[in-house]
Amino acid sequence: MTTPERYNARDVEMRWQREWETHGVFRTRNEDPRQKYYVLEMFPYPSGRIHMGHVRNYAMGDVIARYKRAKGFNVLHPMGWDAFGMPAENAAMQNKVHPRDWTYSNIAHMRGQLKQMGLSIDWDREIATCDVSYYQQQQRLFLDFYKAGLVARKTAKVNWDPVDQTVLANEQVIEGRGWRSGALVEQRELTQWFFRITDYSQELLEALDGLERWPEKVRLMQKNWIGRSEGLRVRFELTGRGPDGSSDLEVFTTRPDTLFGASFLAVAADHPLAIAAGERDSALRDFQAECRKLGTSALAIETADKKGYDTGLRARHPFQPDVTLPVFVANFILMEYGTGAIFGCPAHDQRDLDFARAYGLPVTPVVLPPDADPAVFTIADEAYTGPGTIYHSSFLDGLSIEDAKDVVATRLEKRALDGAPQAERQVNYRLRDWGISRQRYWGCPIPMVHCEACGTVPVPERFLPVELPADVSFDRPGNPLDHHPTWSKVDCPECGKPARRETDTMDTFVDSSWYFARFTAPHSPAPTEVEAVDHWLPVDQYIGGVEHAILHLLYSRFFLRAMKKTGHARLDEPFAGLFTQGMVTHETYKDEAGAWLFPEDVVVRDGAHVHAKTGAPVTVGPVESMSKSKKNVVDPTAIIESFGADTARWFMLSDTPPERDIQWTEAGAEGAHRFIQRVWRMVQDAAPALKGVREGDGSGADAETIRKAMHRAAAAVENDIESLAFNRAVARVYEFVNALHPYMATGVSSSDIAPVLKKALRYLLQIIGPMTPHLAEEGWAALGYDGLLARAAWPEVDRSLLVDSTVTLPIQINGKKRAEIHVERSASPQEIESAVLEMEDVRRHLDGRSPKKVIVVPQRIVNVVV
Ligand code: ANZ
Ligand code: ZN
Repeated sequence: MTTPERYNARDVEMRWQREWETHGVFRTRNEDPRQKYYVLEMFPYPSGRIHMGHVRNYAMGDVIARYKRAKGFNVLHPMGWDAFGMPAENAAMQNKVHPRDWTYSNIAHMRGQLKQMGLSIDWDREIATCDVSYYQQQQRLFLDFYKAGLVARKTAKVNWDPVDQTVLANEQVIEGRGWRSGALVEQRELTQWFFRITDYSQELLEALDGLERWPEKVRLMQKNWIGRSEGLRVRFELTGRGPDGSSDLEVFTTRPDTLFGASFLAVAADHPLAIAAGERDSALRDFQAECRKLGTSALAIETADKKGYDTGLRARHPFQPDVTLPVFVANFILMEYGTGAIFGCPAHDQRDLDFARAYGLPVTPVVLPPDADPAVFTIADEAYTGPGTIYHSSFLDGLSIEDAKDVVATRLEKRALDGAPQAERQVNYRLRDWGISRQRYWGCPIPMVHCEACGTVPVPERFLPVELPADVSFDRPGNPLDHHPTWSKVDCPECGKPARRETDTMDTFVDSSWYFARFTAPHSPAPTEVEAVDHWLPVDQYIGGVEHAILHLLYSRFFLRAMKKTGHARLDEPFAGLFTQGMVTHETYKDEAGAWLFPEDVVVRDGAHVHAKTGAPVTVGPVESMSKSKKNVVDPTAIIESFGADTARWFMLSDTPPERDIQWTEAGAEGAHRFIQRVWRMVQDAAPALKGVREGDGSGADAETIRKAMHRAAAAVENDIESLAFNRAVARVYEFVNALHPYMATGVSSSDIAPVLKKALRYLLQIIGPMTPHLAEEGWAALGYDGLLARAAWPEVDRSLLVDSTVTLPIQINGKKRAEIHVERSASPQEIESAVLEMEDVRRHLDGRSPKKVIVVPQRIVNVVV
């Protein structure tokens, strides 16, 4: 008998969500004695609505959380909001809504959406980084870091957007213009607050090796970002005095082996030598101004034409006293790196080559590629940066690159120039200190005061929090905190005289650098409780987008070290396991006028895509990451409302390996939904008959087949979830359901099969529990099991049922395969020998002869020699 009605996912899901909430199933206690497991997904920005990327991310994390709970762990699975940042201020400017109201109402809406997904989250630990209770603790951390010497106030060149009146990160400068305002970005010297992340450059680099459960590509990206290079600082003697009175120019190089290929020196526009020279030369000053406009981003420098200005100065080659090299000011040299000066070797560096071609400088190759002929090898318009042997280089000829580097360093270290060594070895890092000052309102105020008499004075802890004022206006550009009539006016905490509050707020990356630690004791009156941090960290499994592979993860790694130094933690690394999931993609659609269309406005009629309302033809474009700009987005709420959360979760976990991009299709969603319906029907149809049956092993061959299928499915899904291969786990469940299907109709009323069928259905519900928790809970209740499935243990796996119990051995007679035998895996060689000799096929070949020898290689082969 089949059940006529369909599974009403919405009703069922809401019912179980309420049930979980009433029973506090996902509340986690720090004191719980079971082994801990901390699973965390990167917390969302409260933009207003969740998107499919969130659904995928949180579905994966939830599978792990529910699975680990079933495996007996005390699981921490919290959620929060990365709630400060520009979009709230933009909304304030555009819609006249207060950033706080905008943010909290978005949070309320999105919290509801996440709850609809049925995530097993401990909502009691929820935090938003814009909560005063959170950012005041961040201010305490800042003050402790300050005391520990981890905070610096420095002037630095920044990208300044003159329209938005704010500092922009390099990534926010696009072709020299502000990403939002489109204004030409200026370079400004600003005094800013920095975290001294560079104190940890070497440590952050070395510790990457220990992060074994991180993707190799992320470790590599971090390594490149830190950018350690071993180089040499070399002083070149000037032939005359420099305009600043200097007699030499110090460059930084990582390729001293190419010294004999040098054809010029170059300094940054802001190098002291360039500035001094510019004071007497207005054309040079114009050139310097042009350089400053270019900005300091790697991309801008890489793509700009290489330009220079000859200062007229000349420097002597250290090993060729007769050779002098011109000294340029050049636009591709950064003042912030090395010494702000280089020697250029055009043959082996592309930028130097482009420069040399533009200014007619010599190009002398000094590294010969492995198989090249020195008589014909030349450099055209591509520099050679590969391996090889040094030539055209006097005493270095014939050496490897590495040996030549060492010889040059050793010689110049020993040689004196003006009483000091001419060269010094130096390790250099690309990593810069972390500038955290932002001239914005919606961020964590930096708890500092500027006093004319005392300088910069930290706000004493008893005055915390430094709270954001509520009454701000966004009617003009710039930092609303600066425009506030009274907020910045305070008495100096040291001398009591009128002083000015710091109006910069912290980069939002600060907020996300320690939230994972705060979750361990979210209501603590201190930033952390060290015992709790100690207990829960490191996060066992962190899951998020690869776009955070560098900054967020590196800052968090630094932050925990800084927290350790200041007594707020005792460990260094926040995330033991990291997983970066792929994007969610969808086809793109355009109408006849070339305007983007939402998927919901497109239907397929008679095999053609047309507009749902007008019926006009629609062009189907490539499959791309879902993005609002291309409208190829599907709203999770719409899916959940029509199909239920379990369908959305199941689809997100199916088919595609989690690290790859997954394409959302209507057909795929419907397929997932059909599967949910199928499992439900299977359980509902069987429930009346099975409810009163006692679980057991059953008897007979069919019972055996069912038993094997269920143990294998449980073992495989367990294994797949442990290795985050969710798509394989899904495939296993399909297989298992197909294997059970033939027995369902009659098996429920067979005394041989019903006991094992009931048990198999229980296994099925338990293994889909982490993935489709509502469906599983509904089935659990229907079959009459006590309590909540969300609290039930993972099913026991009988390992002996996992392997086939028989093996097939080939039988060779005098080296030729003549037959096969099926035997129990546990059979002894003697048993196998006598069985073989009794076989009809074997007897025929022996033809009455008695074998000289029978060799049984267990589990492999039987050799009979006659
Ligand atoms: C001579 C040379 C010859 C170089 C050659 C490279 C290739 P990494 O390895 O990334 O650390 N450099 C040094 N300071 C610079 C600055 N302030 N702005 C721009 N470029 C600078 O890069 C080090 C190399 O980048 C250095 O080695 C220097 O050029 C250049 F065949 O010295 B090299
Ligand atoms: Zn003072």
